[in-house]
Amino acid sequence: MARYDPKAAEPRWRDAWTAADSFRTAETASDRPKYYVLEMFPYPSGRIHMGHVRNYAMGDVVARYKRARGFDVLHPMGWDAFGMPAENAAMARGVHPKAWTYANIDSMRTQLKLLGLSIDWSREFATCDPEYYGRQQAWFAQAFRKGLVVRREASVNWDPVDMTVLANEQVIDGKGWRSGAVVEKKKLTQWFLKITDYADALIDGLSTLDRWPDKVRLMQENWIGRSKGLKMTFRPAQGAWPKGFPEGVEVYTTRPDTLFGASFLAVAADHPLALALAAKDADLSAFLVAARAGGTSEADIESGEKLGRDTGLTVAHPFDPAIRLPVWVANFVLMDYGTGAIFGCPAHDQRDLDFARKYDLPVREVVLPPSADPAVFHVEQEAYTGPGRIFRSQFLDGMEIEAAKAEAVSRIEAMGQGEGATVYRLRDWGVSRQRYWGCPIPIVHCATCGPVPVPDDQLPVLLPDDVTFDRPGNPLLRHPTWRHTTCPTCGAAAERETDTLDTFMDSSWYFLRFTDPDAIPPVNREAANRWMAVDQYIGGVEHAVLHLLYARFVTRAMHDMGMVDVQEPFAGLFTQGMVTHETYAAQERLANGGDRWLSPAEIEPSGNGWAERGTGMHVRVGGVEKMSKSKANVVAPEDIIARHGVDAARLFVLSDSPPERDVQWTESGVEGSGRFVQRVWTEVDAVAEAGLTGGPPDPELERAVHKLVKAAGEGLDGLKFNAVIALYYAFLNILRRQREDKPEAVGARAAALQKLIPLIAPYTPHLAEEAWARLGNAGMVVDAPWPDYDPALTIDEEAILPVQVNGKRRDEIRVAFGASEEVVREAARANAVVQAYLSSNNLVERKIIVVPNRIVNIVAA
Ligand code: ANZ
Ligand code: ZN
Repeated sequence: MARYDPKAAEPRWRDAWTAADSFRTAETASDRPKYYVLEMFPYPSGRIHMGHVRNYAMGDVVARYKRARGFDVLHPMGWDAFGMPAENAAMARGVHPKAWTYANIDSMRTQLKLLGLSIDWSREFATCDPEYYGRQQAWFAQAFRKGLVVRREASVNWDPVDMTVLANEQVIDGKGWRSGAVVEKKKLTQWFLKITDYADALIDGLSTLDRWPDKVRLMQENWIGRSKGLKMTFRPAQGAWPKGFPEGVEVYTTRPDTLFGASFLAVAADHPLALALAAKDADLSAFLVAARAGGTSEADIESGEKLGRDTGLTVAHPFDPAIRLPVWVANFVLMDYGTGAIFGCPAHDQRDLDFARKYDLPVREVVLPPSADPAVFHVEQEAYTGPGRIFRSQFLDGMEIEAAKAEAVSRIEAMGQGEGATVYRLRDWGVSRQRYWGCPIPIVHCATCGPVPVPDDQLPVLLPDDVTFDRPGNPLLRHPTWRHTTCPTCGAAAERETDTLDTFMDSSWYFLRFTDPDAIPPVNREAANRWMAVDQYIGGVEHAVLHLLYARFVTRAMHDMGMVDVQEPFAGLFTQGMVTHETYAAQERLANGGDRWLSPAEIEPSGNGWAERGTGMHVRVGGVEKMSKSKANVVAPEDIIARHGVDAARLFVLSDSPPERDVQWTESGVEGSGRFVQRVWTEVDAVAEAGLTGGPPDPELERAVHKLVKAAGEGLDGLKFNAVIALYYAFLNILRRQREDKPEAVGARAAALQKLIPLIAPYTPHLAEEAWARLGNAGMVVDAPWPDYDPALTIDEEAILPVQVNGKRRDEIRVAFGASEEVVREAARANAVVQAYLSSNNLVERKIIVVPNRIVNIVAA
């Protein structure tokens, strides 16, 4: 019997698909429903890795499945091609970012094509193509005209190594996400997109995304951080208040019910009051520098040491002017949240309590826990944040928290000292980057007209090619001529903006562009209407906040600018798990004491363990971790494909675990997938050799295949790739058994295989084509419809049998399909309706006749 040779067959079928242009998207809308499936497009680092293989295999299974199901499918691919690594390569190796990027794209395209993906390559683009980024400039200019883009001085996160501004999201534990350098605060004039205008819409829209993972929706909600509370003013009481604060200090609180528990006010180190005081107080000024030092993440503040400084000023309590509260500067108060000032209520807020204990400020309990005794309830080291009734609070006494909040807000409002307010954690999106390899911001600075957007007919603003990377900083800024231009409005000499856009801009609308990559307007509205929203978006959970939030925002902004009709870009989102591998460490360590990691290719079996290839030295097996260069635990997709074929690789990454979980790559695992491929071929080849027809029917096999068709479709609808593959394995066992038990039933097995092959085609498309041809089919399986099934043949778990007494139907019983006569008899006897009928008519059972799976008749007299 012939073995299947993936090396020969796979390239042949890829060529056949290309020759037939099998994956070109239908150009015009038809009466077929549409389906847009998209995997997050890759950064062209130069090589694809197993994570890509898994991500694209998933998308491809969905795309091929939907095509077979009769959808017009859009399944495009492109490149997220701007960004720092290209510049780093330029600095390290003197290669131009453009040359580096396009060379990487070429080699990755070649590698991706090896995977046999059903992609419409005619729509491919890279975000560094002028045809793409020029159209991005067009929409940016339009957003500028609509007031959605603003320029303001802002304190930014400055990465001193990459010499660029980072978004908050790109600062991880106080360090740059790419360089790892400790981030500094710096004031710069920056371009911002007003994403905060969309804070409510972006939260409210989440509730419509019912095909998104809950955890991603929650992460977005927390990121936007909508909080409802009160902004209120504490008026000055005593002390030398600097000029400019006649009203005192405005604070933001979510707990106005605890106002009588206030024991101090605290302002941020950057608060205008702190700055004004520090101008005349060297000590305070030194303190402010120290207070600004620590990290500003929520975790840093929670755990970090609370530092404060009494300003000597006091304010009056709004409800009881006799109460005076001291005003402090504190490092745990952030300037860019709320109003940059708080009232501290130590008994009911842990940070305030830590602070109060450290600086010996009063702790006044005002919320009494249910069933606590007011005479003895005391907060010591742990703030009480639970439910209860208000006490020691004059007119609020006895109220539940929510009622007390409402009462306090309405009194403050009536006094004209404040208003209910909603505040957000979300900040506007700083999009300026002082880098070369990005989309130039299409703005000209004119001394007379100010910043002027570049008119559409002068776009794209092209990146100059002749730039140098011999020192850090922005090459556009030091280019001799590029930035000198004339003002589009008045014609005077003017300067181009030299900042480029955050690359997250590039990825926040590419999915719209795929619907018509050549459109003159940034988005072809008609094409977008035909294809959007993306029905299934697939990518890593690391993009749960940034990319996915920006993409939602940009889509909404474009909607409001009248450019598109869609509001939410991704109707379905799936976040896939990673590909992991064991790690291997060499016997001897590196000079610095660290592990010297070995790749799976550098080791060989030795005894019951592993040895380093070449040296024979013992190898320590470490944990199972995400495949990464730093741990050397990577296998190269090309190697795997060369050894096992693409189909086995595709099958394996989807096999062993649910798609949202990590999958551990093992050699034995991919070998198992290779055996699956051979076993399918064995069955196909066997019926083909036997002539494909003739022999008796095989009802058992027929039922099994109909059940399989049903379950495979339902499984794929739920993206349960691994569960479906497990069904295929089980079905192969049935096939083999039937072949051995009923070798003459050739036609029945051929019919079963005619259904099986389209089912496996999304996973192992090359094998499926070869098998389809061997089964005598004329066209390609890629054009074959998804098989159908007869529901009657799938519900055999249970049989429903009418129960007759003397030939008249009295009731029915449910038994397992194929249940023995004995079982059916007992069930009929046990039936309550039958028993009641027999006894009330004084009848006694004489005989029970069972027609299996059909009917029972009790003969009684
Ligand atoms: C008084 C109070 C009493 C508070 C109490 C809490 C408990 P969320 O829910 O996250 O919005 N806060 C306000 N602005 C702040 C800033 N710029 N930096 C640090 N903390 C700030 O949190 C709102 C609460 O966080 C506010 O309510 C305020 O403390 C504090 F028993 O006011 B609260
Ligand atoms: Zn001008």
